[in-house]
Amino acid sequence: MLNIVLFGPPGAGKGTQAEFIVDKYGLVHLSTGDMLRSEVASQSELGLRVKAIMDAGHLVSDEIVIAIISKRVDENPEANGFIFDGFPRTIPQAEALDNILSEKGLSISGLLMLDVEKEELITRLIKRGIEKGRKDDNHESITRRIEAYLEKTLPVAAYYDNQQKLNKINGMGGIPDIAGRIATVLNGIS
Ligand code: B4P
Repeated sequence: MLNIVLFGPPGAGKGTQAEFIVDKYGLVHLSTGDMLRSEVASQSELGLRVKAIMDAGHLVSDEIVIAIISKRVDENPEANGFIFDGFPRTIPQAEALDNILSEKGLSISGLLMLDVEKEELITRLIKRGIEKGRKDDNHESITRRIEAYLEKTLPVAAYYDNQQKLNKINGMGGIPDIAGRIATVLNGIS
């Protein structure tokens, strides 16, 4: 069973590349960003609580995202494997994920870290903000998201490196080229 963490700064291409991986390997795609955005869109109680946090570019609390992921893993007992996209983003989330999986006799197979230059991240996110109107794709929020990544999320890469599960991938260039690099790494893991 292949359980992958897709990792990288905002705009690194996690959501974009997850689509290719899901198609090719038949994994269940769990994106905390997508799940939180759908809560916001449905105006649920949770959505109303997290909207301002997300729009400003802050991380939603560990408690909330861990509960969401735990529920989704439970809902998919027949899965061939999972791709965790945008989760874990903090060390407590990484520890919680290890616990959630180990209770089911599962573990993370590998973390794929997309490496992209900061200027390119900003260019991609500003473009998406103009094209898709995502509220958090503006200069102020992007700056805060990159800061949150460097301060709280980057240590997660070291957490998996200690388990010999870190795979760095060049995330610069065309989308199909990056998908090819990811496939090469995944073929080595699976
Ligand atoms: P996410 O939805 O995870 O958003 P993201 O980091 O901006 O990445 P995303 O996957 O959407 O974009 P991608 O890089 O694919 O998180 C949003 C917010 O949710 C967070 O700020 C936080 O508030 C909250 N949240 C989510 N998970 C959380 C957690 N675990 N804990 C706490 N809070 C959490 O792509 C970006 C753009 O680049 C796209 O427009 C794409 O088309 C383009 N692109 C991709 N690859 C490209 C390439 N090679 N060349 C050119 N453009 C490319």
